[in-house]
Amino acid sequence: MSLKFYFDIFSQPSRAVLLFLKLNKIPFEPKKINLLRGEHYSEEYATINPFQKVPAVVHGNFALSESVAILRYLCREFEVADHWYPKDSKAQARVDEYLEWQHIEIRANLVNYFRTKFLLPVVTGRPADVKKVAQYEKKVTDVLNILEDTWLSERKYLGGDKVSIADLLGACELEHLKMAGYNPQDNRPKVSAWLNKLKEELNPHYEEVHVLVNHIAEKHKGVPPSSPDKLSSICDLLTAISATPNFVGEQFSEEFAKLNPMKKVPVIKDGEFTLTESVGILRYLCREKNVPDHWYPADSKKQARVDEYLEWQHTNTRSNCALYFLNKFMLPGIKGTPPNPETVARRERKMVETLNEVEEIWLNNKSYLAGDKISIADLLGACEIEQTRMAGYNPCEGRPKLAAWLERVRHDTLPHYDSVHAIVRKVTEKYGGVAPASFSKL
Ligand SMILES: N[C@@H](CCC(=O)N[C@@H](CS)C(=O)NCC(=O)O)C(=O)O
Repeated sequence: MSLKFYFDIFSQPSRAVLLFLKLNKIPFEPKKINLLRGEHYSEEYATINPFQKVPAVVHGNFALSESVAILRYLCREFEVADHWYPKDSKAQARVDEYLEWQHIEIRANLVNYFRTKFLLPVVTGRPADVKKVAQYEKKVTDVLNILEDTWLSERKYLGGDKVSIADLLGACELEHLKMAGYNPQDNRPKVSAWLNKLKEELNPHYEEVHVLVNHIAEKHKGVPPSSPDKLSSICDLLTAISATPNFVGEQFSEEFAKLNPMKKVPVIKDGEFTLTESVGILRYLCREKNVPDHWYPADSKKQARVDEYLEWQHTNTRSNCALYFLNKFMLPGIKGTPPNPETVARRERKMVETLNEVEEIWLNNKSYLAGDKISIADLLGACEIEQTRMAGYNPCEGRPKLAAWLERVRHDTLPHYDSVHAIVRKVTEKYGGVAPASFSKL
């Protein structure tokens, strides 16, 4: 029986259910509902959840809302470890005790604070009501202190000595505050140890479901972004990423952020020295490692020729090929929605202009991009251009010089050229340029 899960990772109870599904490897069909775009107000969604809130599930033809009820139902319907919602009457009652208490204590107070401090300013464009924020903040502080001094004073977990659905709901509510610039772990050693323990025990899924929270917390530092559009786009993307089993956005993990706060690859760590930016990395490797001079010549003029391409490519080959690939293939695969034909056509025009410049200007009278010898410019250029094949584009068609140059670079760097491009070939052959409904099988 299929399980459809309607959710938005901008929603605390949605994340708690998503985390449970992932931890227990329960197969589900993700159905993204973007709250900031008001998708929960559609007539179609009202037939699934008449309260028009997320989360909701449809199991076969049984539709259910309310995260706590959903979690209890999943514990009954699927084979999951007993600790999530123990069968033993007293142990179950301990978990229930928290589940009932949290609604008007943790949930209501934290939501009021978050809504007033962060959400309303984004949605209305008006600054937060500071008086109300202060009132709600006081309530948040009080209720979190109860968590510290009562619930977690003697116990390892909220419902006893084993992790349960109570912890998932509790943790997802508390983590949410970080987007509004409130760290519930500050000055609360027990709450802090409990959240850290959960993260450690439930990772990588804990971080996967909190990818949006962590991203917004770090990017906006508690200050609401000026437009709901930016927030809803990132919600769309990260909700899709977080639900895809094998595509977990590992670049968003806290561990990786320590290496590259910009959350992008590639990064190198050479001893204690960490470096980002592919062009910077290639130049560094040419200086530091014993590599032949042609990769990045010591001769001033030859080096300047390589630099000329390296600087040009950022806003040309890199931007234009990557944006075409992103819009035609990558984003549709992540979001599970078809590409926007107008955007793709616009991106393709820009990419074609760039590739024609590579053909007619850069390769006009030279064998390689920066002269008569292969250099790091060719590696960067070839890798960007090869990438477009996955989106169904053949960069060599009608460009004989570019085709011959790619073959030359490949020949010079075999077998490595083929091994680094194996994924490009595999994806191109498998999908023929049409993004799959989900990247999970990639
Ligand atoms: N008690 C419900 C609360 C659900 C809820 O409030 N969801 C929020 C997102 S966190 C929502 O969908 N809000 C949309 C709205 O109120 O318009 C549960 O635990 O599932």
